[in-house]
Amino acid sequence: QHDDGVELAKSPTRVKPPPLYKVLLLNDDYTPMDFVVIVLQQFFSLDRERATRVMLKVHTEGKGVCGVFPKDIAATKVAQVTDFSRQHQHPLQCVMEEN
Ligand code: TYC
Repeated sequence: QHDDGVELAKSPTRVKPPPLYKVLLLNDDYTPMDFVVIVLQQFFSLDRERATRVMLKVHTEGKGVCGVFPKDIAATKVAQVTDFSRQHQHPLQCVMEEN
C-alpha cells in the first residue's frame, strides 16, 4: 500500500481549541503587598488599580487569578514570577491549573 503523503486515518484534524490554564497567586504572610502589585503589573499587564484588586483578593481569600493562557505561556509566567520573587527573597507562590 503506497503512501501519498496525505494522512487519511486521522480525522478530524482539529475539533477542540487548546486547553487554557489559569495562573494563580497564593497568599503568604511575608511577601509585601507592593511587591505583589508590581508582579501583577509587570508580568500580567494589569494597571495599578486592577493589580491592587487582585492582590487584595489573594490577601483576603488565599488565592486569585492573574490571567488565563495556553499551557506554554502559563508555564512561562509561573517560572518568571517564581524567579523574580526568589531574586528578591520573597516566598510568593505562583501556580497554574487547567481551566
Ligand atoms: N499577605 C501579604 C501581606 O500581608 C500580602 C500578599 C498578597 C502576599 C498576595 C502574597 O499572593 C500574595 N504582606
